[in-house]
Amino acid sequence: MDFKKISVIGLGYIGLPTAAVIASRGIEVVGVDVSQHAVDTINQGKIHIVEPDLDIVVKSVVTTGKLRATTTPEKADAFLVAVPTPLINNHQPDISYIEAAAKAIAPVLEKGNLVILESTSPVGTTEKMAQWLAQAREDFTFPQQAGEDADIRVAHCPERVLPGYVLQELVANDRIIGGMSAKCSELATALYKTFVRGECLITNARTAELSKLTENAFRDVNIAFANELSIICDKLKIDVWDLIKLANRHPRVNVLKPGPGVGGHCIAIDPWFIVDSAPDEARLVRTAREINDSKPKHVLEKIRKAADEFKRPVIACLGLAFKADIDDLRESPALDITQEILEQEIGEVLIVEPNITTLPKALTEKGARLVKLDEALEKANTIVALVDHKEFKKISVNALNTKVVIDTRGIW
Ligand code: SAJ
Repeated sequence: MDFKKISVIGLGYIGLPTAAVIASRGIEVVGVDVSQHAVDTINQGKIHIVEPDLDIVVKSVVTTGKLRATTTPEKADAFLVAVPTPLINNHQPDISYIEAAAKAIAPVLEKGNLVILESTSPVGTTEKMAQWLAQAREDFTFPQQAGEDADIRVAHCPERVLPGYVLQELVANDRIIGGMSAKCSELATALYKTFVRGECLITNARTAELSKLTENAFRDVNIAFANELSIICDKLKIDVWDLIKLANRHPRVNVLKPGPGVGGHCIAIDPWFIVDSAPDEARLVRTAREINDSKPKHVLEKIRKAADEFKRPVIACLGLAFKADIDDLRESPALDITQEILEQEIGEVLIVEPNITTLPKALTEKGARLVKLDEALEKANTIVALVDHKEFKKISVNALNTKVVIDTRGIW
């Protein structure tokens, strides 16, 4: 099948780069988003999110007319749904954005269309999306009713790109193609082949859904193991970084890195989708989440103890982002810890975050200051490394000799 026009629903961290990459292959792409601000920004050839080099690609495809954004869905050969699936009410997945997207595209569907769900979703969501579409379009048949002969094809092809490397990984990574029928998978594969260099691996929609959740839960469980080790090591007065280095010399051992907690919008969220679907069975997955979620509290306790040594504690918090060398502060354990230090008035707080120019208001209101690294190293008596940004790796150990150092990332 020749895709002449593709519509991407949801122009966020996944939808926008995907839309831009497809457009860069010469295919007409219409991006749809409920945010007028996002739509206006994109139509000016600019971006409303942060991702290396995305601005260049978007500018180029908007200028050539291959990418255009709108708030109202229009006809297309294929629809790619990339909307958020957050957690609500005590760790339950909220798939209402998918329902809203299905209802928005239903009126413009045409026979032969392909609808792909890319959003990370609990098992069974692709089938639900197909049902919402079928309820809105009784004039068409869908795979759950007509199998291979359906008028509309539906598949789940989860995104799996790493923030910071999205443009490379969109093209290079293998894709899981979970069609609701063989024909759905075949058509979805044809679409991804237009821009993916990796392999397209075909399965069914439910396996594709759980596969995506498995990838992030696997990482969460492994980080939880490292975080638990770091807490054990604190108790036993052993350097966790030395320990991991030694254990990792075993040919079949690869312990991940402990840290101040797990942040971001995926790894700290997706495992809950598994727990929600199989609460009695997903014991390890749940415990891993709890361990990672409790790590900021453990770090905070260490900071409090360190600060108690000083009459006037001046604490330098190095890093606010959720991981190294990005500016994304959302769901960041570093941000939570810094906020708590301020909230509990543990000491004066100097923040070094080389990737931002202004601090969130919640921090400045409590008296925190964003300072240069040199000033923080000169004035603080307690140094807390919360993110392993490249700038912090260059700090000479001599500069830290006279300080109390809490290095949650094993930088020095
Ligand atoms: N972290 C550690 N120790 C480690 C590795 C990571 O504490 O050894 C922490 C990071 O500091 C960060 C959090 O985990 O706070 C998550 O960072 P990450 O780099 O592991 O992953 P994300 O959330 O940026 O992206 C993940 C990726 N999933 C996997 O690697 C299995 C990405 O491929 C997914 O596409 C993305 O989630 C997503 O959108 O689901």
